[in-house]
Amino acid sequence: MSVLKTVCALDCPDACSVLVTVEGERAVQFRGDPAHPITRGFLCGKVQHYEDVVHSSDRILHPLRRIGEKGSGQFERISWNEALRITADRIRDVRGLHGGEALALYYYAGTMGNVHRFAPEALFNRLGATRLRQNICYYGADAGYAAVVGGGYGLDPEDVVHSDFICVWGCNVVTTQVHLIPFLDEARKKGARLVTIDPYRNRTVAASDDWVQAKPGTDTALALGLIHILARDDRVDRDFIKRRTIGYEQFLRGPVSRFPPERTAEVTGVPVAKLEELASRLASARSPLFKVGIGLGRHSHGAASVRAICCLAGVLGAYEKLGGGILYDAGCEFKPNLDAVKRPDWLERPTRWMNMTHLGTALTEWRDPPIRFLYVHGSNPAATAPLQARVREGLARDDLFTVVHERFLTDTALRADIVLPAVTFVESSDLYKSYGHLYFQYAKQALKPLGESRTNLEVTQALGKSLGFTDSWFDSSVEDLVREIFKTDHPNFQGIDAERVLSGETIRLNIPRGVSGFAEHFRTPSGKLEFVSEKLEREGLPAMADYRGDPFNIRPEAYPFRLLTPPAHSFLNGSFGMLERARKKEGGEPVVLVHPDDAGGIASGEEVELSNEHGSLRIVARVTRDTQPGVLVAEGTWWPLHGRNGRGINVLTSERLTDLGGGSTFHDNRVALRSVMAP
Ligand SMILES: Nc1nc2c(c(=O)[nH]1)N[C@H]1C(S)=C(S)[C@@H](COP(=O)(O)OP(=O)(O)OC[C@H]3O[C@@H](n4cnc5c(=O)[nH]c(N)nc54)[C@H](O)[C@@H]3O)O[C@H]1N2
Ligand SMILES: Nc1nc2c(c(=O)[nH]1)N[C@H]1C(S)=C(S)[C@@H](COP(=O)(O)OP(=O)(O)OC[C@H]3O[C@@H](n4cnc5c(=O)[nH]c(N)nc54)[C@H](O)[C@@H]3O)O[C@H]1N2
Ligand code: SF4
Ligand SMILES: [Mo]
Repeated sequence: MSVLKTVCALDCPDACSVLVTVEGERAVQFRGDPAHPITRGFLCGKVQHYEDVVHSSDRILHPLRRIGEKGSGQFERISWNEALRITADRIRDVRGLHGGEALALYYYAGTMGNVHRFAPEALFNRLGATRLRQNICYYGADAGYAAVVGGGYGLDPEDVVHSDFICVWGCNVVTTQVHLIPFLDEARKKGARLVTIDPYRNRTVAASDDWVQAKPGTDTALALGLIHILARDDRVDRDFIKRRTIGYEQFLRGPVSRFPPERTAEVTGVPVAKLEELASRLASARSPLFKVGIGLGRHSHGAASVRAICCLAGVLGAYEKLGGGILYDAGCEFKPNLDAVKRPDWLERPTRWMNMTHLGTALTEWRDPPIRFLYVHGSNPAATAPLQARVREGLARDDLFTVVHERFLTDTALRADIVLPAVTFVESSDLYKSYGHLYFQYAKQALKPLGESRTNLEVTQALGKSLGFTDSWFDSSVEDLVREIFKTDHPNFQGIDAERVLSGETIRLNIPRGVSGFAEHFRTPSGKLEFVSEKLEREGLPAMADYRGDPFNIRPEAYPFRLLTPPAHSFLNGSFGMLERARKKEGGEPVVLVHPDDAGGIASGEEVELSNEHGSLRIVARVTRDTQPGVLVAEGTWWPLHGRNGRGINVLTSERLTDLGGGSTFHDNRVALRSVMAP
């Protein structure tokens, strides 16, 4: 029996350091590393018994070839040699007949490891394939943040303990970033107040001192309204505004002036008294902190929302106060030399882009050339991409050849022509950054890959060789590539010895403690916090954060409800959907929360139909005051094959992109609700 150190590779901000106990060829126990400054000896409920995932009898353990209809799930076992030969032949044929752009790679963060996550990109660059514009996750929020502060971390997450007023805004930390909780708790022990702004009572709301239940998609108005009150009462940080910002007066005269308390209350659904109270508490706080969620940005105007919140923090001068400002994403501070893994230099000419949010349309509508070969790894788009009916229609095309590298027979893998077996994180070595903290970690393979499963790098290299590529990259080891990744001049990497990281030490980026990320300057073109962005204006984009109503609500009579689709506590996106234990914890099957005022005759436990112009879905209703009138909430991207009519929630979501950044809009859906019991 041995205890080995590894890193959780799931797409989660915490990037936990994990101690795995291995007995022979089995992982038998998973524990949080007590020595890691963020993991602090505990793991989330999802990974505490990860042995159930690693040794699940449902794991794909050898390559498969489709023998039945697409999607029928009928496969036969083949050897790796056969799988590689068939795949390489198909790539050659498609490329020869239709050109490189008829090939496409689709991936996301099934593994967050820097080598395995990105390695397949190298091969597809070599092939001149259509490029994948990432990402489906946070580009809306990112763009809003960047517009005001220019990017970069706002504060060290460990400094959260110094805040005395924490506003969690559109983020379900108790579910999605559980390792922040001890830091929030420490701040609260010292007297900090925790307020959550969310349209429904999520777990974080339940654990907060106060809840501001705004209507979805109205956060821009809410932030503008709060700024309005602060300016009215002269409770802004004039000194900070003068020294560190540009455009304040213009912003006040423009968007802010249009949101006096009454109008703000009308738009957001937050009563005037509550707005006044919140503004007053913010103004009185020594170090107000906004923990801004990624989910908040998944609206048609999601970037504007994040932008307005960043402006609110600016008006308060929060960025210069220890523990105050905006806590958004620390991942942006890791600027490794990923080109060594992705090899953009191998692309001979710039090929077309596919925004990953547009997969459905790309597979069904694109011509010149149509995509005829699709390689998927680390992602389950048949469950997690929007416009699900289209994605499926695309994957069902006879003239599309699909290869899926997976650990389980997901809805996507079920539609593949070739399925290749993938490893879990304990079975691979890799380098991990985090988007929730500032530490690097390298994990060494803790367990021999199960069956014939292989890592992403191994598959990419084997496939490259089958295609005749002889570059030395195709013989590089994970360690070789990690050493390359560290070859960067970025100041955050200064003094960091790759060998120490490779030896398994947890190493902090070269970022001082107790200092705001914007201590010296903001990373905007002006170096100041930009209430007004000339750069965006020049690009024909909104110069300021402004609330633009609800222009996509074009058929309110037909689709009167707004549907939010946030993550489930026991899943990690679609990962864990295969695990009965996780499904049971989430109630056994997908559920939609319906406010009693909207229920009509619908009772909890009853099957209902949700529908809109994209499709329809049967789902069980839970009638509860945890949501608000007019807003339905369905937690979790369940596997469609576990849905009542074999469909997942993304039959109802659209490919519409955010106002800035080209992000996804998974929380911005209009639907009809109907009892299926009714005649
Ligand atoms: N357990 C678990 N953890 C996860 C994940 C998971 O699936 N399960 N997924 C991981 C991934 S990939 C990501 S990107 C992160 C996402 O994690 P978060 O940043 O927390 O984002 P979401 O959970 O999508 O949304 C957060 C909250 O925003 C609320 N929200 C939706 N619309 C609005 C709005 O208009 N205004 C306001 N104020 N709030 C709104 C939702 O109701 C939800 O409670 O979590 C990661 N962590
Ligand atoms: N309706 C709705 N849809 C959403 C969201 C939402 O909130 N609501 N969230 C969106 C967000 S934020 C995200 S990030 C996306 C995520 O969506 P996806 O990218 O589809 O993520 P998962 O469903 O977790 O799928 C990851 C897959 O990678 C596989 N995998 C794990 N490790 C490896 C490996 O080492 N190699 C290979 N080849 N495969 C591996 C896992 O088995 C798993 O099936 O979903 C988006 N979709
Ligand atoms: S999913 Fe997140 S919280 Fe859970 S073990 Fe992995 S990194 Fe830690
Ligand atoms: Mo995500």
